[in-house]
Formats: sequence, C-alpha cells, structure tokens
Amino acid sequence: MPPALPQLLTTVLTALTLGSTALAHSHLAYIIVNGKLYQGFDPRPHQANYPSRVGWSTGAVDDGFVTPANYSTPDIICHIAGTSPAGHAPVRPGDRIHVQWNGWPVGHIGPVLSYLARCESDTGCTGQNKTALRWTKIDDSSPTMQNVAGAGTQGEGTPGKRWATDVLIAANNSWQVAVPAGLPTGAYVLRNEIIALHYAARKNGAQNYPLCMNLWVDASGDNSSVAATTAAVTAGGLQMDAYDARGFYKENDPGVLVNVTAALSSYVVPGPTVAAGATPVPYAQQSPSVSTAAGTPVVVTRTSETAPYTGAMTPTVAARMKGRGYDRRG
Ligand SMILES: *[C@@H]1O[C@H](CO)[C@@H](O)[C@H](O)[C@H]1NC(C)=O
Ligand SMILES: *[C@@H]1O[C@H](CO)[C@@H](O)[C@H](O)[C@H]1NC(C)=O
Ligand SMILES: *[C@@H]1O[C@H](CO)[C@@H](O)[C@H](O)[C@H]1NC(C)=O
Ligand SMILES: *[C@@H]1O[C@H](CO)[C@@H](O)[C@H](O)[C@H]1NC(C)=O
Ligand SMILES: *[C@@H]1O[C@H](CO)[C@@H](O)[C@H](O)[C@H]1NC(C)=O
Ligand SMILES: [Cu+2]
Repeated sequence: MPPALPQLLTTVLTALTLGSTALAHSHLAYIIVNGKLYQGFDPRPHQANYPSRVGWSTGAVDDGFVTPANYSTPDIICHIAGTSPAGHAPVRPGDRIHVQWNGWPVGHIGPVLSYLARCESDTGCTGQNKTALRWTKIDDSSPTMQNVAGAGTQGEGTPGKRWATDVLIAANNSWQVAVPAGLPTGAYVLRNEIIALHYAARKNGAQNYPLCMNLWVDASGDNSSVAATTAAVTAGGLQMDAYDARGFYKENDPGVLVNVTAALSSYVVPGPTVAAGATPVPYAQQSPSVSTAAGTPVVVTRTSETAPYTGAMTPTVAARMKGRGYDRRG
C-alpha cells in the first residue's frame, strides 16, 4: 500500500533535511606523506572508492558522526561500522602525515585528536579486530582554544576565540600528524578525530568524527629524516600507552558536555593525555599540502615484511549501507 500523503511529505522533508546536513559533515578524503597521496574512504552512497585505499570504510552514509551515547560501543573506535582495508601507507618515524578532510564547516568548532595503535597480526592491520586495538594519544591539538582578536566571529564560535578546527580550516581542512621517533617497525592504525562542539551544551550533543587509516612504519635503514625532524626527542622515543577507545570519553566530561557559546576561559581536551615522546605539529606549521604523485600502499605479508599492493586500483562504487548513522542535526 502506498504511504498516506502526510507520511509521504514527512519522508520527503526528512530526505531534504538529511540532504542538506550531508554538506555540513565530513570524512577523511586522503592522506599525503612525502608528497605521495593515499586514498581515504567516502561513505556517501554512490561514491566511488579505491580498493587500494588506506582509509577504513565506515557506515556513516550521511558523512556524519558518533554521539556521546555511543562512546562505550565499537562505533567510537573507527567510526560507525569501521572496517580495515588491505592497504597500508608506508611511512618512517619522523615523517609528517598530512590528513586531508573533505572540507570542514566553520561552525563545527572543537579539538583535533590523533591516536596510534599497533596491529599484531601477520597481515598487519588487514582484517584487524578493532576492539583488540590499544591506543596511544599522540596529539590533542593543544592549546585547542586560544584568545585571538577577531577570531571566532563566524559560525557558532565565541568572538575572540580561535579553535583548533579554525587552524585546520585555514590549512585547507587538513592537519599534520608527526609519526613519533622511536616507533618500532610494524603495522599501525592512525586514528584522527575531530570533536565538533557546536551543540555540546546539550547532553549527547557533541559530535565525534573518528577516522582511521592503516600505516606501515619502517624504522629500519636510513634514519636521516628522524634526525632532521625530531631533534628535541630524547632516545627511547614514544612511551606507548594501552587505552581502549571505548573508554576514551564520557558524556559528562568537561570537554564533551560544554557550552562553547558561553564565555569559556579554558577548554579541557577530553581523553587520555598525550604520550611522552610524541611530537605534535605546532599550529604555526599547519599548512595546506598538494600531492606530487599517487602513493602505492603496501600489504603486510608477515610481521616484518611488506609487498606492494597489487589488487585493483580503479574506484568502485561503495557498498550501500542504509539506515545507519543518520542524524537530522547539522
Ligand atoms: C548509536 O549507534 C547506533 C548504531 O550505529 C545508532 O543506531 C544509534 O542511533 C546511535 N545512538 C545515538 C544516540 O546516536
Ligand atoms: C576481538 O578482540 C576482543 C578483545 O581482545 C576479544 O574479546 C574478541 O573475542 C575478539 N573477537 C574476535 C572475533 O576475535
Ligand atoms: C640512526 O641509526 C643509527 C644506526 O642504527 C643510530 O646510531 C642513530 O642513533 C640513529 N639516529 C637517530 C636520530 O635515530
Ligand atoms: C550557552 O551559553 C549561552 C551564553 O551564555 C546561553 O545564551 C545559552 O542559553 C547556553 N546554552 C545552554 C544550552 O545552556
Ligand atoms: C585543498 O584540498 C582539496 C581537497 O579538499 C584539494 O583538492 C586541493 O588540492 C587542496 N589545495 C591546496 C592548496 O592544498
Ligand atoms: Cu555536521
């Protein structure tokens, strides 16, 4: 039986609302390392995706987010229904990974967070059981909120405040993450997350956008880049932690349930503290980046060996994942 007219109208209006909010959200488009571009995953229906990507697939078909009510569920780990691809971007300790977001709305102010977890299997992070990942925080975008004359007058920010997301937007919607010196060779998941706080004055109003990508860290051989970029890091490198992502945040954390339109004097970044030996990239060095070549991801064949990715390179239309992750708010 066809739906009654009022019901049909509601359906159409809902579809229109969802269509417009899709523009307001985002995902990780790609990363650039040493000029080479590695693909992320576009969750929106009908989008073409590369099988050779290094970005985890998600079921966030509205380009949306995870809410505080789901902080203790697997969705907070690598976004809704996050699943690891075969490819890993080859990097070296000391490299800077340029994480390119597919745009970022001016009013979606908040912190930009980065975490690393090691994959222990013989295939690296391919087929990784995400609940088994144990994380180390390597960047919390500190100072996250600064007093800067003239800042924050657009969108929902408070006049005179500059947020980490404003720095990200000024860098063409990108953020640089430094691979810590001293990180042992192996496969790792890098989790880059933005928490948008424009609705966070209400319970369950914060919006987490956690996006994951696979890395193969090669710490052997020539280490000149390490010396060049991590002079300040003492021998021994990164102090690895072992946090379960499902315990990172609580819905009443002062950095999660927070009114950003009130006159905040400080902001407490939620989650664990940044590990000793991590080297966050300062605001002044955040900048746009353009790739010079397509990177070839690697697949991990044994714990200490990699091979170039040889599967299909042509984009294919993403699997449709209906009915998950929709939220009518912007
Ligand atoms: C929690 O996640 C599930 C599965 O993605 C989703 O159906 C539900 O709407 C989410 N809850 C909230 C409050 O966002
Ligand atoms: C995934 O890892 C968790 C935590 O280590 C474990 O409890 C669970 O059994 C694992 N699931 C599978 C399918 O191996
Ligand atoms: C580079 O490698 C050499 C030999 O393994 C080691 O002695 C040196 O400390 C390393 N330099 C850095 C900056 O890691
Ligand atoms: C947030 O703070 C603003 C400015 O003080 C106030 O107008 C607004 O009502 C507050 N919102 C909530 C949900 O408390
Ligand atoms: C800005 O980002 C877009 C992707 O959103 C990219 O196509 C473009 O090359 C970037 N421009 C610069 C100057 O970095
Ligand atoms: Cu949004």
